[in-house]
Parts: sequence; structure tokens; C-alpha cells
Amino acid sequence: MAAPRMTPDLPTEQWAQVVEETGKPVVYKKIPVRQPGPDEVLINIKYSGVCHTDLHAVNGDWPIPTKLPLVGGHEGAGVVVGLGSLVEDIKLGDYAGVKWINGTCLQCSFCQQADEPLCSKALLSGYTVDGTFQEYCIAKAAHVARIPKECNLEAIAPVLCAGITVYKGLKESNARPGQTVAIVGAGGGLGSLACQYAKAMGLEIIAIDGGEDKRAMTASLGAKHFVDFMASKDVVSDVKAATEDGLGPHAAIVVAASEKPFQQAADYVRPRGSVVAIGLPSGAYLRAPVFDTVIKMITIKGSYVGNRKDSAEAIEFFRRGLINAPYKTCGLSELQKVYDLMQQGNIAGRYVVDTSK
Ligand code: 8ID
Ligand code: ZN
Repeated sequence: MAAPRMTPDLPTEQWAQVVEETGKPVVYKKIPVRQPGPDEVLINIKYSGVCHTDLHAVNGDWPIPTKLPLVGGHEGAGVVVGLGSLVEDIKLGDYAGVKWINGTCLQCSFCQQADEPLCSKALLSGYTVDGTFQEYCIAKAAHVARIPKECNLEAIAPVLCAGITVYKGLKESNARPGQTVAIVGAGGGLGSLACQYAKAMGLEIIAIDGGEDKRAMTASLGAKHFVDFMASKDVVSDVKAATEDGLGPHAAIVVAASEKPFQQAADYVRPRGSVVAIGLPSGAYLRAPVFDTVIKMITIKGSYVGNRKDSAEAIEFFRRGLINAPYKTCGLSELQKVYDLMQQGNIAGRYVVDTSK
């Protein structure tokens, strides 16, 4: 097999944040830099967003086990520094992104119909394969996100999971321009991006989250209304009251990382409305009254990241300047602090880590 083409003088060791045991703090240490396989690329990750999914992986609270030891992270933006011998459509020096879907078989019926996230052989960045909390990360060339050179790598990092996921979820909701969506968990990482995508898609936004910081942030991102789930005595009637005719929003995009809102959304969407479940709180169940769901013809569905086309579209919204969600940046070495803040629900928007620090 032909050797990969590599940028000269790459290091053989690099800094990474490693989950050695679930439920324990991550360990900042040096690990080897791997060489890409024939269908893979090696990306020098400059910035990576920190998604709540990474915290689920550290906590080990989902039903599918993580690889261990594990390098987490799946919102990595950087520069291509290595190309497997079969890779033809990416060049050394290109900007590229590593997403949650690191690779899929490209052959099964789901891959054939552009439902790659449903592929049973999908490799998941920062979960079943090492992800972006390291300086040099590998992904399958077919799934690497192509990032135009004019994009800022720090600002685009959160688009690579949060942006793609909420853009897909908004499409899955079938809400049309001019209609109203409730974004539940609007003050978090996915939620802040959802506000921006919903605004760009011509939707009116009811943001649901807790606290003054998140109220102010979601208002600046385009939300017309805010329902504070921590202060409200009746979230369902407050959400309905935020719509002009009192019938409730056309869709609810539920990106919260707790169970309760998944049990409320079907009660406030309007007849023919849809509930799109995106957040993945551990051990949680959806709940809806059968009677009302039937006679209001409510749709309840799940939405899981996006396919390669959704990813390219979500990046194009960013390239056109339509997506400006707030983020704070810190060093990769400080990742555990970000997890601690996230666990407490104390992050408005997204944290991005700079892998060089
Ligand atoms: O493809 C997918 N379906 C996908 C992709 C990426 C992430 C799913 N996720 C999942 C994550 O695993 C996580 O479970 O989406 C969830 C949210 O991820 P995130 O946006 O990265 O998490 P965050 O930044 O911590 O934001 C969560 C927000 O939810 C709010 C919090 O205040 C926070 O702002 N929230 C909670 I917790 N309970 C709430 C409630 N009852 C609530 N907001 C409204 N009502
Ligand atoms: Zn994610």
C-alpha cells in the first residue's frame, strides 16, 4: 500500500485530553500522532467546540459504551496535514472539520439514501474512535467537512456538531418561514445555534431556558420571546401565550439535556405541530397524552446530527455570515473546567478549546 502524503516535519507526539475511566476527570497528557489509513485524512485541529455529548461520554451515562481510553471531541476545525493514498479530492493545507460522524460504510441502504447517521457501522468521533481534543485527529475522507478558506476556524467549530444538528432538526420539524418554533434549551450550545439558524430560516422564536444571562443572549440571537423554565409556574401555558393566537408554536426543537421538557412539548405545540427530540438526557423518556396527540395530529420524532449534505448546507449558512453564535475560548488544557461549568448548566452558548494551549 502506498504511503500517505504528509506535511513535512509533523511531530510524533502531541497534547491530548484523555478519558481513562468514565466518571473521572479527563487527563491532559502526551500521546502519539497516528498516521492516516488509505481512506483517511489527518487534520491538525486548531479549535474544537465542547458539546454536551462529550460530557455524556466522560460520565459514561449513555446506553452505548465508549472506547477507552478515549480522546473526546467532535467539533474540530483545522488544517489537513496528511492524506491517505486513496484520497483524491482534498489537498494538504485545506481547511477541514471533524464531525460526530467520523466515517460510515457508504454501502448499506441507509448510507445509500443519505441517512449516513443511521449506518450500523458508523464510527463516532470522540466516542467510538478518538476525536478532536488532541492536536492531530483522523477522520474518513468521505465524511470530513470541507471548510471554505474564508471561514474563521474558531467560530465555525461549533457549527460542526451543534450547527449541523439543529439545522437538520429545524428541517425535520417542517416549520415554514413565518411560523413559530420553540427552542427548548435555547441558551446552551445547540440552542444558541438553533436560534441563529431558525432566524436565518425566517422562523419566529420562543426561547425556553433558565436565567437572565440566557434570556439576554437568546434575545440578541433573534428570539422574540423567552420562557424561563426555572421561574415559570406553568411552562405550557406561558409558551402558548407567547404565540399571537394562543395556539402554541408550530414546532418545538428540544435540545435540553434534561427529561422534563421532553414531557411538556407535546402539550404546547399547536394542532398539526411537531416535537423534534434532539437532546439526549440519560435514561429519559418522551411522554405525550395519546388522546391529545391523536386529535391534534401531533408529530413526535427524533433527529440525529445530519448527513454530508446537511453538513455542507449548515457550513454554507455560516460562510454567508448568517450564523454568529457566541462562544468563549480557552486552552485544551482547561477542558475539565468546561465540563464542570456544563454539568452545572452554567454555560450560555458554547465553549471552544484552542488545542495549542
Ligand atoms: O444529534 C443529536 N441528536 C445531538 C447532537 C449533539 C448533541 C444531540 N445532542 C445532545 C447532547 O448530548 C445533549 O444531551 O443535545 C443535548 C444538548 O447539548 P448542548 O447544547 O451541547 O448542551 P448544553 O450547552 O449543556 O445546553 C443544554 C441547555 O439545556 C438547558 C440548560 O439550561 C442548557 O442551557 N435546559 C435544561 I439542562 N433543562 C431545561 C429545561 N427544563 C433546559 N432548558 C429548558 N427547559
Ligand atoms: Zn455534539
